[in-house]
Amino acid sequence: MARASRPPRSRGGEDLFAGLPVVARPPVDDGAPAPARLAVRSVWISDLHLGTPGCQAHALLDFLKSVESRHLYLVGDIIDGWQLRRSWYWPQAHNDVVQKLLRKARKGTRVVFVPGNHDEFARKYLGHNFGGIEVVPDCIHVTADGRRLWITHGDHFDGVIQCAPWLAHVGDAAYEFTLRLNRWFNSLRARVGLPYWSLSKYLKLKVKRAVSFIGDFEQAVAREARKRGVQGVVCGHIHHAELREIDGILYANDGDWVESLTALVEHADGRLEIVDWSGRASSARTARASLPDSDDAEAGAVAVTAVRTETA
Ligand SMILES: [Mn+2]
Repeated sequence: MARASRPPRSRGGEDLFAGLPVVARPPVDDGAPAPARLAVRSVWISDLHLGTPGCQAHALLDFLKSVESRHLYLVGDIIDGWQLRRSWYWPQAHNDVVQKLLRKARKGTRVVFVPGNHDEFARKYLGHNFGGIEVVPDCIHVTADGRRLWITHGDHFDGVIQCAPWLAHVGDAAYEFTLRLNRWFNSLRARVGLPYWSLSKYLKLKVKRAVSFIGDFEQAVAREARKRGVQGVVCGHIHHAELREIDGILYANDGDWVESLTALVEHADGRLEIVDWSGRASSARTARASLPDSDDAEAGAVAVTAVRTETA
């Protein structure tokens, strides 16, 4: 591509890497954007929903290849048993994700799997170890600065699942439909050169009841964390990344790999941050589509967009 030889554009003269924990900068001149290495102490990902067409496995693989950590927590809904039971869906990319996780465990990353409601089948194997991946119902993570964080998927604090489990399955089918609509919608957007934009996320935030559902969930999880005497909680389940304090408790939600493509990371000093990989995913897509205004060098550079960082 002719574009590859152009020098990287810098946004308003500021260093694109400022403040980003990039260990190796992507080379500028070899055409393809090399993955920026993100070296952190811990990574939390959840709601991958492997086994469903909604799972954005390629973006997830890209993230897993780019990140290195001592601890890796899989905070539930990793493999979607609910949907696999309805219809079998298991493409190569989903296999690659599992292989990548096992490989990380083999290479010395401590990988801990906290099952969620969609992979509740794994709750039968609590205390076991699969290829170096520990399966636990929940656990405590101590940050580099000494804070104790309770790690749980969070479905136990979802009013719908607790009070009307059948409704959760109906909701799941409706959600699946919205995601299908979202994929169709985004393939159209990609064709005309627009970046990825989550329709399902937009709809969810538009619906007032969904907003109060998120709020109730966050409050309930934070309340339970306080009861347990920890400083914070890391969960997933509601596909809504968040990092904030709720009544003195740090509430962290690592988001999902269906809509928002987010993860939670802990830096060497204990600082937590949400990384948003959706920018990277759409950059890669537009770079491939050879559309005007896309810049290969920049596609690599904007790999990590911190959406929220702790202030404390
Ligand atoms: Mn869940």
